[in-house]
Amino acid sequence: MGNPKLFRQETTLMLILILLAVSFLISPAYARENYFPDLSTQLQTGEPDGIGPFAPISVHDYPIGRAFVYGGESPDLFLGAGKWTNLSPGIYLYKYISRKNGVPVFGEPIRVQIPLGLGVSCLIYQRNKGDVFAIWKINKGFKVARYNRRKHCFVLVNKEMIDEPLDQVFLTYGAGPMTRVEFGNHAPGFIAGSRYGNLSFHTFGPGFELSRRRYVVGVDGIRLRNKTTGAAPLSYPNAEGTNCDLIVIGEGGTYYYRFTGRFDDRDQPVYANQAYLLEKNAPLSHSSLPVINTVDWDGDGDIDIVSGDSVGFVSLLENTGTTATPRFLAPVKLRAAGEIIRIRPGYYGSLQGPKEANWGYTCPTVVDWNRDGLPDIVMSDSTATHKVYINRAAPNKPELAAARELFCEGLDLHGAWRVKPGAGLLNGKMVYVLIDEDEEFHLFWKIDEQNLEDGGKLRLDGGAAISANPKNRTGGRGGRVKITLFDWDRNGRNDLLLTTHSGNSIPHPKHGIPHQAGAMVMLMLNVSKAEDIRFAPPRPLQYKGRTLYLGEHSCSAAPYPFGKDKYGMIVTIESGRFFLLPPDRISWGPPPNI
Ligand SMILES: [Ca+2]
Ligand SMILES: [Ca+2]
Ligand SMILES: [Ca+2]
Repeated sequence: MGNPKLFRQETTLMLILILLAVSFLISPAYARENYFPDLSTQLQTGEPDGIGPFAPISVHDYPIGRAFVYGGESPDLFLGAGKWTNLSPGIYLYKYISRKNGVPVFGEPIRVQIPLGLGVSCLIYQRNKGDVFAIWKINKGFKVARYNRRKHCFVLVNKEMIDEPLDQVFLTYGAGPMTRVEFGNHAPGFIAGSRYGNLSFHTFGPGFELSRRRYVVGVDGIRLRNKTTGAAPLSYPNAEGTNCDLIVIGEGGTYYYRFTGRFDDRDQPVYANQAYLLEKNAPLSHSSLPVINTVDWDGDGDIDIVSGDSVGFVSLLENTGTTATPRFLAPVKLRAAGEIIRIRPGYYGSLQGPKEANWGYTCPTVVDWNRDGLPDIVMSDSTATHKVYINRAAPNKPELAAARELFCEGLDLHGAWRVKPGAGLLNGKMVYVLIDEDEEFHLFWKIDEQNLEDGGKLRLDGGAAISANPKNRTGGRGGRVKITLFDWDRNGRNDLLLTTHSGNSIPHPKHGIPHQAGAMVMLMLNVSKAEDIRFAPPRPLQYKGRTLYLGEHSCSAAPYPFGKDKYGMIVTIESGRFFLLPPDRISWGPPPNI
């Protein structure tokens, strides 16, 4: 055996050489970047008083504490915005402003500084309206920092400074914190969130044990299920100052529940149905991973937004302004046959396993499918099945019928998951475009409302099939393209407007875009000759001359009219925010080298 020290040096040198070689092999295109439109293009809520649904900073914010920082009637709110964020991760403080119908309204956030090396996973606690502390659980110990109100930063202090019970407790099984709730004429309890939306309720006793698990129930006597994934509660005082109401934030929404003052016969607290938590001058927002359509849904002459989301709903953001000066209201969940549309894999399972059971990833496409003059919806989702919802109502009062499956040769149509189907006219006939199980664009001809005829692969000008993903990107990692048929260059033929996940690779598995560079909006022009349907390679959407890279999971886009035959674009990012890009600031970059 040789000299061990020399052996170690040689090994280290070898490792450095290997790492260097590998770093040369990785093309810079594989590193993800971010480039978002200016904040000046971000749409704001269209509510007349500027008070709209609370807009999350990230895909999944956490309510980490409340405290009287600004001296208002009710406490201010601290939020943790994690790494899956499109703006800036960190801890944010929202000032309490007022209440609207009993629901607190918060002001614009400020980002507060935290000690170096600590993340956003902490709890915030206030001692009798005095000192505000943040507490981080680090392995088996704790770190404690005190809030400096003048500098808006947390400064580390001796952890012995806290010697009293806290409002929230850490759970040991990774389920997130429970929040302590006071009821006045009932013993206080703890409420915990869950991945699938149940809100469990415990009281103390005997001794320091928690009671048997009970649940928060609604006014109908049925257990409440919060409509988000990974719901995390924080108790918040009602208008009388009792900490009995709940702020609940998960992926897909930020909500407020008012305690009714009642318990049911199982000693479970009864809460009023969920309302949006509110924000003054709120950015327009919709759930997480929105999948949008721009369409005059209610036939009143202005463009509205119809959008899917990651938790599996389809919502309408009605425009109460005009197309030229839009004012979009809070999202309202759409119904089919009278019931709210909700897709989730549940116990059937998701391609990405049981942990994803709550994610529906609805991808609706609004199109007049039966050509009766009323907008209908065709849709796919995390189950990768395909459905149609026909609008059976009058022009200004859309009413969707129950979902019907789409069939090809008698079997339910299936493809890659989380794909927004392209639907519209090609060669004068209604078509349906999806990503097939080879991860390639596939065309179907409509026969009737429910039946399709296989039209084969969509093809590039040169005849090659159009790939959506790298070869190794299939199953749960595959699919994910959002397809819109729209005549962008106004030559009378529908083009393909696409949005992607960061990992898609269009039109070639190896040489496509974005190929990990960041979620993208792209255009494939229709270059068909006669009956032969062909598309040019994709060109990425640019904003002020630079390609937009819109995060990791998802983005979506829809054309938006700016005067006669002139279009800009509404673009959304994964945290659910909207940007309205005027035509003079957008262009299309060069296609990839294929
Ligand atoms: Ca409208
Ligand atoms: Ca129709
Ligand atoms: Ca065209």
